[in-house]
Amino acid sequence: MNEVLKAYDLEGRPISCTRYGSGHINETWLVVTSRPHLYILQKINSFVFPDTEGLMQNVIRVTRHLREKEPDPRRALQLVPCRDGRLYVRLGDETWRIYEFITGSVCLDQAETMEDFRQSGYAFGHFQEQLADFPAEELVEVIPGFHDTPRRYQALRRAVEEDKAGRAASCREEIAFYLEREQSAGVLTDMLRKGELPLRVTLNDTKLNNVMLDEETHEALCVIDLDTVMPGLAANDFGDSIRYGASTAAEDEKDLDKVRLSMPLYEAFTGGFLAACGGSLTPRELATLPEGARLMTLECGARFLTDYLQGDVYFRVARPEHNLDRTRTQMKLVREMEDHWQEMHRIIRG
Ligand code: ADP
Ligand code: GN1
Ligand code: MG
Repeated sequence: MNEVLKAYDLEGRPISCTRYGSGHINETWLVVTSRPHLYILQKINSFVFPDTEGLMQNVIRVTRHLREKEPDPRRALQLVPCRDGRLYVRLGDETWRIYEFITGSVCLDQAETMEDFRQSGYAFGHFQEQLADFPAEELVEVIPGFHDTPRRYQALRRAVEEDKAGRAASCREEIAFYLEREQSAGVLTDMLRKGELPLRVTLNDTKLNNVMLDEETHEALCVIDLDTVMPGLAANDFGDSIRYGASTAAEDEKDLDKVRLSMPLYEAFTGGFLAACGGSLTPRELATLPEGARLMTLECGARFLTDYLQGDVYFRVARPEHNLDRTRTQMKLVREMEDHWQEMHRIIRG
């Protein structure tokens, strides 16, 4: 760690460096200096992101673009340059970087109020709007095919055929649920291919805990965690927020009666998102937002089921049926969306 800090000319002398935050991917540290000045130091998880070089190029380009539009230091992430001018440090096979700490902010794992969720919608919408003039196709696809739903379906079919963990016979109903909906898996990717939807800069991890809020007012300040920034569809970023944040229960809830799509939460998020970016999305994109929510939920459930069939090799599990429980909550949410389809569209139309 000292060796990393030595590469930087920080404001003041570092006096402490402690583990920070509740992120699951990177190692995050808070550095306090004698000035005093606060920094966020991170070691990038090179197992999840083998192409750290490509990842950092994306982060550098996107933060630069956002910073040019946003003079307020609390409203855009800022990488701190090393003594040699580079924006990250390589130490053997490790990659480290430092961000300016966003002062007077909080980061929530769960929304405390409906308004917190609306604010996260605002932050992700603002991110979309500010990057509407960025050449998305120039970004590196750090996880290739991440939201290529038909490709995720191919992986599910392969997992069923191989049945590596000998579990396929016990989840016929779940497999049937997904296969019944396979025809719709390519709706958005087909529209993209035909040029009916624009390629956008997407975050691909639009959870509440990737937004910093003002600690007093809980007003959205900025989006963080840009590691999964890639070219993608606006509907997918919208959709993944709804999948995760508009559910009335946890992603791994066993009691499916508790799992509902909360229409008030859906409406709150949509209100924030559209207030921030509605004007920069095309009418076709706006109309595909509910499909983004349905497809992200379908895709995520298919990924959980694939992992269950393969013997839990990707998602961290705490119990043998964990991935199957997650699959089932996603199925319930898809059904809920199908049942509320017209209302989901009506809320988008305003
Ligand atoms: P992970 O990929 O592990 O989720 P994040 O980049 O989201 O990593 O960072 C983890 C946590 O560190 C965040 O949830 C937030 O609490 C804190 N954090 C990250 N960047 C900043 C920043 N620039 N200012 C203040 N806190 C930050
Ligand atoms: C993973 O790391 P986390 O929990 O933010 C996954 C997402 C899934 C999510 C489901 C890189 O995200 O795609 O939607 O789990 N991230 C990756 O909980 O695969
Ligand atoms: Mg995070």
